Amino acid sequence: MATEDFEDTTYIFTIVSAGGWARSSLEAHGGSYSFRSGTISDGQTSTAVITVPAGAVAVQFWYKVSSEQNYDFFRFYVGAAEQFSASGEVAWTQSTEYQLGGQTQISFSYSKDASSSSGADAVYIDDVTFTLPVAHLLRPSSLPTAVQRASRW
Ligand SMILES: [Ca+2]
Ligand SMILES: [Ca+2]
Repeated sequence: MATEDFEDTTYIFTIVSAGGWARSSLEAHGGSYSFRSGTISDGQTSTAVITVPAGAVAVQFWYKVSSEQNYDFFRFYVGAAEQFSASGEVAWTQSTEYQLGGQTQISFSYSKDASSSSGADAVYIDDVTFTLPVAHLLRPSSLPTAVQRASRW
């Protein structure tokens, strides 16, 4: 497992396209920072495209939504496939665990319809946890050491 908590500016994944999303201290599930959708106008979409850590097989995250219910939506994608959407006032909620199925990119998106805004007019993401096979958690240098020890026995 590897978790990004947004508490510093070094992330465990690569942001391919931030689309206005940025680290923010306005809300947090844990610590003092989260990842917030961009400030957009009616009819616009703010999408962050993220390349997941190498070898990650699943992802789970916390999200908070404050938007115009049924009109301005948070959407989550694995690859190009939408996994779920939410709107209105949603307090910090943990997503289900999504299998990546070989996809290397995920996207967080906030889209506004043609008119009106409610609440903070934003989506917040925090504590993004990736499930990694054990082999990917080992430091490359730790394997030769273990092999070396085994050969002495
Ligand atoms: Ca945080
Ligand atoms: Ca709207």
